[in-house]
Amino acid sequence: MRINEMHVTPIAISDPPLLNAAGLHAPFALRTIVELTTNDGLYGLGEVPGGAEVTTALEAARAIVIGRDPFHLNALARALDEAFGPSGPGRVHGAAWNRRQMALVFSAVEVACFDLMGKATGRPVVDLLGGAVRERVPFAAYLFFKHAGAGGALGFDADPAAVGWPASRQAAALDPDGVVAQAQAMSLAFGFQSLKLKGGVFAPEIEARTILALREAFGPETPLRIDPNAVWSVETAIRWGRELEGVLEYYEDPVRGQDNMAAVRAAVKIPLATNMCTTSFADLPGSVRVGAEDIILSDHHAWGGLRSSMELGRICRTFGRGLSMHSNSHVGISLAAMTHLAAAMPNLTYACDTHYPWQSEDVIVGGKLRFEDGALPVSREPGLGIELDRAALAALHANYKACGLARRDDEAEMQKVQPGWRFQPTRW
Ligand code: GKR
Ligand code: MG
Repeated sequence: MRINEMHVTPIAISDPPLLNAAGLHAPFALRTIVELTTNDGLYGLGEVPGGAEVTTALEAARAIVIGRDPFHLNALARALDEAFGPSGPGRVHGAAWNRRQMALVFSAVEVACFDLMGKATGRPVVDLLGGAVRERVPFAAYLFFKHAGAGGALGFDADPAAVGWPASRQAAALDPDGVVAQAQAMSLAFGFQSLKLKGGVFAPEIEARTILALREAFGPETPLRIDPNAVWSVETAIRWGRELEGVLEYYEDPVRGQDNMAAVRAAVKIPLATNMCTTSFADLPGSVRVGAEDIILSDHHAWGGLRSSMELGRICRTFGRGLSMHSNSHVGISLAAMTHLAAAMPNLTYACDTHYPWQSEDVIVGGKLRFEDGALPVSREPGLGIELDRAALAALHANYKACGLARRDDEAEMQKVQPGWRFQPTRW
């Protein structure tokens, strides 16, 4: 089996005006879809966070990917590294990829190869990762402070015909009551049993009150998390962390950097989690040395694919780290890959993050994947278990061309509603 074509398609999907520490989500989120085809008529799919930079890097990778056997991932990784890694010829021509680009490109291609391997052998991707340790993967409700609006072409306007979760999705949530209403609507629609609040938006006191309001509304059995994306000072994080001891399941990136995380961890009796201070294998020695966190939020896009993520799982076990899973706005290819991976990771014992309920479109046949009681069953179909809806892909690619966005810039979006607003690495 040989790869004979590689299609790289940037897409733009509708995204509501969600707030975070970096600003505001634009009406469209960018993803890039990779499709590999083989000489025996199979196709495999991969998806990564999008934009012009990663799309260009994937285009450049095509010459190296074509002609390869999808089972030979080690040779592919080495060839990409030789061509585009820091000591490869890419460096000479000033085109070497940074670590993130390398991880994203390899992840997109590797997932598509896994899809192909699964189709070729008639086995689901989870079996190629060693088999399922769980048959269903629980996800958490990902709650955001947000402005009113549905995103996409509607922007800040609402669709008056929307009902159910699509109606709640476009409602504003700018205070604790608004977030509780959002959590109730999302949990009702999808059955989620853990709640994560994206913080770093309002003063810590308001965000802590929001967590307490969620606790009041959902009771002590519902695991709660807050993620201020590192814009709190150590002092602030310790102060509010102590208020939330016994309430939070984990405390995600309250502060910036491994040393600051270690200082908070030593002072607060809540497990600390990260997708910001330990985000690559190169960060692991520092993490272990200072004791930066208790839980690593894996992400196969950022850690360089499914096999790397399995290796990360083993390292987490060795060094006493728990494992959960990070997300960004995405469609069903990423969700399918996340589900196969999470099903194969023995020590992934927390409900995974997903932005999926915030998205209304998809590129897979049959529309969006459906959660059952807050979880996704692991597909037993060959490969990822999804098929590409080519008309939907073309429509979302047209969105990409029309939307005028080439990269995610939450600060610029925020400035459109709050002129002069600036991102601050430590805000409170
Ligand atoms: O979508 O606004 C967002 C999130 O803040 C996202 O960008 C983060 O990468 O979900 C993420 C996180 O857990 O930090
Ligand atoms: Mg996070």
